[in-house]
Amino acid sequence: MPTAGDAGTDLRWALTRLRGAIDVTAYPLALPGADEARQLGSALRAQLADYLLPRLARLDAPLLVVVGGSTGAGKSTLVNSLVQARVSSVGVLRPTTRSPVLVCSPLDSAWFRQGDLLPGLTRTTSPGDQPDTLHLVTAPALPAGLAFLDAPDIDSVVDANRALAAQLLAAADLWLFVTTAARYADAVPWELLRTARLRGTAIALVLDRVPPAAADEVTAHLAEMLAEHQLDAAPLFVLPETVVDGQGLLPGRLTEPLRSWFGRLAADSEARAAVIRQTLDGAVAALGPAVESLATAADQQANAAQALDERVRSAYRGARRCVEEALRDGRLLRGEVLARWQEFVGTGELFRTLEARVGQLRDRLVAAVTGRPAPNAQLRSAIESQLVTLLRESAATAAEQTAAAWQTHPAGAALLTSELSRPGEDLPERAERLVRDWQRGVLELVRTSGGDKRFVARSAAYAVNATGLAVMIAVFASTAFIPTGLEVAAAGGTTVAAQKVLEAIFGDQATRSLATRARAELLGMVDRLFEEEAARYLARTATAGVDAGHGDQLREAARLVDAARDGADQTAGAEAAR
Ligand SMILES: Nc1nc2c(ncn2[C@@H]2O[C@H](COP(=O)(O)OP(=O)(O)OP(=O)(O)O)[C@@H](O)[C@H]2O)c(=O)[nH]1
Ligand SMILES: [Mg+2]
Repeated sequence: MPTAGDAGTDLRWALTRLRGAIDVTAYPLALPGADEARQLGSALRAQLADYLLPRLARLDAPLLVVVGGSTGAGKSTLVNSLVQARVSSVGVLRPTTRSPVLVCSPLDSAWFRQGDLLPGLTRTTSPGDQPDTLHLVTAPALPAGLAFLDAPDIDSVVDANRALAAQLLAAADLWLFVTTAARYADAVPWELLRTARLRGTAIALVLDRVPPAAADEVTAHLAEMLAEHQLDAAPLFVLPETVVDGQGLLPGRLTEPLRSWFGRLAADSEARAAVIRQTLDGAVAALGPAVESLATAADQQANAAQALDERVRSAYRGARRCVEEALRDGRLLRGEVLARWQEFVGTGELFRTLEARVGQLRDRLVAAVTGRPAPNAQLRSAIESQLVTLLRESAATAAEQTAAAWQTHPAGAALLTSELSRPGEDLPERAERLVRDWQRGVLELVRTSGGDKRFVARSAAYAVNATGLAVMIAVFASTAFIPTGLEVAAAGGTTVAAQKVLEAIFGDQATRSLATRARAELLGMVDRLFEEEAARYLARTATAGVDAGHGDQLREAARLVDAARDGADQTAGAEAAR
């Protein structure tokens, strides 16, 4: 933490914090605006590292003039002419300047060499064409305190050039915009000029290569355009078309007004400090709205991730509901399960003499089915396959619904893979295991429902089995649903005995409470199964790396920058008053 009252340090601290917040915020979901946010984020990060932080750390460092403009406008020629040496190559092949050239007084070269400014560019001492290098040249003709950076063209056909030019302009204390009589109305430069003006960057302009005959007309038109863009306060230098000398330099008398303007700036440390302040303040002030748009994009990411997750959860809630309903509406008590149940409890004589008392009934039931292992196994597997089918169908529906819901969301569509349009590959296996585990659990429940000794009066394994199956059947029917004799008859024949047993079972409190527990257990297992299914989608959004807190972190960081800026202004104001 900075010490109180050290406004410049406060601001640097706040900007460093802001850079951290920008660094950690990603815009991974394919939303409209995400690309822009990513680009803006890296531009801001670059500007903080390239310019704002090093400049604030060394307010007295030499003023950097970045010479920018369209290709072939004569930027390199102009820089060479201003420093009276061929420091930057001039060419007929466009674009010529691909790697920036920085020319400064020998007295200032240590500062530029040490690499605080534009730290991402490797310093070289010989010309090259790698965009991530900075060719450092000293020119004795150049006064200390002022340096020129010859940038690649701003409207280049070469992507890397354009990006680098924008990065370099963001690192300028002063932008010397060079255009020609032929090119000054081009759109791209005006767009950049507008950004620079909004940001408060100090700007000077050179209208180069003006044919004397057209000078008045062109100059007047450019002045109009400058006024339109509220840039009429920027110094404008008009250079007539001329012949370059053997060295490729412009005649000294033509460049004299520019040279002396820069000479005065170099000699006047206050004037230089004012230019630096203007650009710096403007750049810091412009951070607020830019960071707000990053924060908005970050919020959109978080909202989208949440919306995608909610679509997943909603589909699997639906699947859960579907299973619950199927258990409630007796749907599972039809067909194969009912047929096996009838077989299981048997028909005829046995039940005809049954008394209404349930305990006795159960004993009889147990006795009746004793020694009939086949129907037992068949009923169990009918229950199993019925349940597995239900789970598989519900999971398939949920996967389809999720995929369809994601497909209609731009970020969701980008995250979808073909596996995500269907249930997990091992779902059938897991569903089978789930049902078998549940069945085992029900038997265990019957075996250990110790409170009711009566219940498993005959605790033989077979009795447990029979009771367990009855409990499973009760789960399928639910307490709310007792099939009537008619329904049973319609569904599976005229087996009155089976119906009686059912009625007896559902009427029995002990069976009902076991069934309630068994049902809860089954639904709990189904929940976990569907959670695992849903997790496949949720993992996609989670690994995208969206954090709901990033938007507010950015805002808070921008607020601290603003506060530190106000503090710095007040300190500057107090100093000025002294
Ligand atoms: N006759 C004449 N030629 C000039 C003038 N200024 C530049 N040139 C020539 O125009 C061509 C382009 O000039 P450069 O200085 O390389 O232009 P640049 O703006 O640096 O171009 P890039 O590096 O491609 O962006 C060269 O052949 C120069 O010699 C001028 O005022 N008069
Ligand atoms: Mg050039």
